[in-house]
Amino acid sequence: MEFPLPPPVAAGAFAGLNEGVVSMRKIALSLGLAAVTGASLFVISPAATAAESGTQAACFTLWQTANYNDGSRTFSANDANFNNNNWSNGQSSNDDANSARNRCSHRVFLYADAGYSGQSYYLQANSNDGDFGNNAFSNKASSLNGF
Ligand SMILES: [Ca+2]
Ligand SMILES: [Ca+2]
Ligand SMILES: [Ca+2]
Repeated sequence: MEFPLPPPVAAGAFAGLNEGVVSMRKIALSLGLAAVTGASLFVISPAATAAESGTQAACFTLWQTANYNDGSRTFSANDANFNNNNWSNGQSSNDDANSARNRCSHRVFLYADAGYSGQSYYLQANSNDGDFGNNAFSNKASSLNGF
């Protein structure tokens, strides 16, 4: 009977070993997260930004003419007044939008008047509309939000 203690000792040692393993895992996890975070600053950040629906994503485009023709303009934030906006061809884009592509992960609302007022029309997330004509919204858009 010289070894009445082995079971408790073994259990204790086992518990201690587990704690040691857990601690090391925590350290390794911390280091891993730090490494991932650090890497994302240099490599992953641009792709992550593009995939996000945040205020920086240029994910909504209007066109001057139906079927995504003529001048276009892409938005990455709300715009309360199209009066100071031009299409890609230099022409004023106020009261002139007729088709749109929404690649944002959120709805984008168009309004007939500045300041997000008047008649409104929205495009669901990740949807297109090649002609605002059947939505009674041709040549009307003067502001947009939803970002
Ligand atoms: Ca504007
Ligand atoms: Ca208008
Ligand atoms: Ca339509």
